[in-house]
Amino acid sequence: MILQAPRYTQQSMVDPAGVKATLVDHFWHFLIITASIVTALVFIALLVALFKGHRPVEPEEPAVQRTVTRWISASVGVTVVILIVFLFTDFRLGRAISTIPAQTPLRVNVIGHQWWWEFQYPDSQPSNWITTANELHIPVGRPVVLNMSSPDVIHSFWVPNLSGKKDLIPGHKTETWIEADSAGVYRGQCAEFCGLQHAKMAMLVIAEPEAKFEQWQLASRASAAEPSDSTAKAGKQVFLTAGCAVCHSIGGTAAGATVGPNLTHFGSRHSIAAASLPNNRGNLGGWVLDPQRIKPGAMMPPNGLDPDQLNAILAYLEGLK
Ligand code: HEC
Ligand SMILES: [Cu+2]
Repeated sequence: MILQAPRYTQQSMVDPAGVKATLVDHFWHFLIITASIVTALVFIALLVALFKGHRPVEPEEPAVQRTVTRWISASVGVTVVILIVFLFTDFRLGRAISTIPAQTPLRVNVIGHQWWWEFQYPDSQPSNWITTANELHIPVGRPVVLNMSSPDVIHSFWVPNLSGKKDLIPGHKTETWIEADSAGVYRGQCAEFCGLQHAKMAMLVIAEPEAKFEQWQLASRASAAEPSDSTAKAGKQVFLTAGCAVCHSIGGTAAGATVGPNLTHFGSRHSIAAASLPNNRGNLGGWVLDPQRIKPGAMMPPNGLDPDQLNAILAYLEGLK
């Protein structure tokens, strides 16, 4: 099960799965190892001073003075050199991770909403344009340029196994890139406090081999699956008449609103409500009846569906593969 994959539950900066995260991880190790050695030396010097300090010495003695001065100057010199090396390594890292590799990148628009992520895959042909939510599909081994924006408040895109943070700022476009070295599911998290449900504004990055990614792309361009059985058919009617279509889009139906996540292929998502819960019937039923129980303050209101209507809507949503 995808949601049990270790990197889904434990996002980690020191378990890199992409070019950028690997560079940052190497730099981090370099800093921590150097700092540990310096700390160890300082403690050794302290112990030596404590044990030798019993001997009464004359501080004014010129020989003692000279030794002390020499030690202090050497330590200051070494510290300055280490800091300069840190500074230049940091500059080099900054350049390396901001330079997009020469390969033709995939371009994705990332839009941060309170409190979910919208992903758009633009295409010169409007019918090929894909809009999805909370699960970002990318091909392995190819850079992906993310054009980021926000219609409400500042959010921050952060997938620790793949890349550092980049803010999404209202009224100001920002850009970053990611690349995954190995197939997998990587958890990401909004990293800029954006209101009540900031903590439940997560996402999954699903990195797949190019062929599988292309399959996903083709499937995602299609209109929504028509419901096959009578329950799901009834569910479609409930969806279109119970107010859901005021906020949601389902490709190929009359629902075309953009307030909430696009649900055209909702049935193939692994999680719901910005990777807060696995996508199964129990969680989905709870969410549709009363999102406020799961994410208090979420921009989706509770609703008074009766059990038959709820069952029908769930059957319809699950069928949107
Ligand atoms: C006022 C606007 C609004 C209405 C009405 C509304 N929703 Fe939503 N819906 C949202 C928003 C906003 C979210 C994202 C909430 C979040 O994750 O914080 C959402 C999330 C969802 C999700 C989870 C999507 C995902 O990929 O995580 C489902 C499923 C859903 N809504 C179904 C429905 C159904 C079914 C109805 C009608 C009974 C409905 N919604 C009515 C705004 C709305
Ligand atoms: Cu946030």
